[in-house]
Amino acid sequence: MLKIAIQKSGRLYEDSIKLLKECGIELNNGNKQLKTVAYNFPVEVYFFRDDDIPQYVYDGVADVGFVGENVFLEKGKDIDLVYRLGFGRCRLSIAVPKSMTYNTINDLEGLKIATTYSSLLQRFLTEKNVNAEIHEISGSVEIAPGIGLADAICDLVSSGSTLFTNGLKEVEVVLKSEAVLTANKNLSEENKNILEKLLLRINAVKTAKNNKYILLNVPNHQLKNIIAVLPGMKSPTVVPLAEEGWSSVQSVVNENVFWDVIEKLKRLGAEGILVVPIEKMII
Ligand code: PRT
Ligand code: ZN
Repeated sequence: MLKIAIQKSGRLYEDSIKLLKECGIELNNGNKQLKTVAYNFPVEVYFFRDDDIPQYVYDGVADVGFVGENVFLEKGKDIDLVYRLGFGRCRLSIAVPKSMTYNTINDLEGLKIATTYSSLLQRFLTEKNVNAEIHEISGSVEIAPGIGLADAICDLVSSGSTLFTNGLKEVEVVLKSEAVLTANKNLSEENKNILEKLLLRINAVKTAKNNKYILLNVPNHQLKNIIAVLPGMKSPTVVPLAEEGWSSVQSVVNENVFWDVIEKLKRLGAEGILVVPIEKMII
């Protein structure tokens, strides 16, 4: 039985539960309990505060944990980062009052910076050869300059609206972060196997999201050229249409090149292009 720790409530909760569900893991409705068990996959899910997850994974209370990379790195526990999950994206940034003149990082010299991420901030400042005073506080970091508690802050940012409404501007990015899957370094053979199966599923879900299935009608004289622009998994499927001189072509296209490929297909005379989401993709 693999014990998975996820955030009890907060920004990572929904996406963590959704990912498990997309992996076909059905949880007994254990909302707000300490833990719940899946009835169709050998995992138990524990709900913790995000800050506690690295410690619990290190101690073996949980075998693996879904947690923000920012928390994983700040805590500095000797656990493995196994997989980048792609949700909960944000950045840890330094911000100063809008009215302050800021040209280079040296403008932080001698300032008092409030943060809950003192170890990541310290590492960043040391790397940049800047001496600043770090003032560790536990919450509402963004109000610190306004109430005279600090000159600057270092906090998580996603849309930037919290900084904006508090009269602050982002001046340095300390870290770019997303949710990651972390694991204890001493998993049993049984749990390593379960984790491998879980990763296969997570990968299938993630790959599917980055790809689309497309179907199109193609005049036969352009088939060769059209096949050349379709990346596909191996090579596209080609089926003759009832109408003479036409074929139906089916393929998989990656999100990154999607519009580029569609434009080329249209230029080559493709018609009736259908785009279908893929649920899982195993390669
Ligand atoms: O109770 P618990 O300790 O578990 O929760 P928490 O309150 O400590 O964490 P939570 O739920 O706020 O965040 C969990 C994780 O989500 C973080 O560790 C990050 O990895 C990730 N994440 C992604 C964020 C944000 N985006 C984010 N915007 N965490 C926090 N914020 C906060 C930020 O601190 C600031 O107050 O949102 C505000 C800024 O947002 P914008 O959109 O105004 O820029
Ligand atoms: Zn927290």
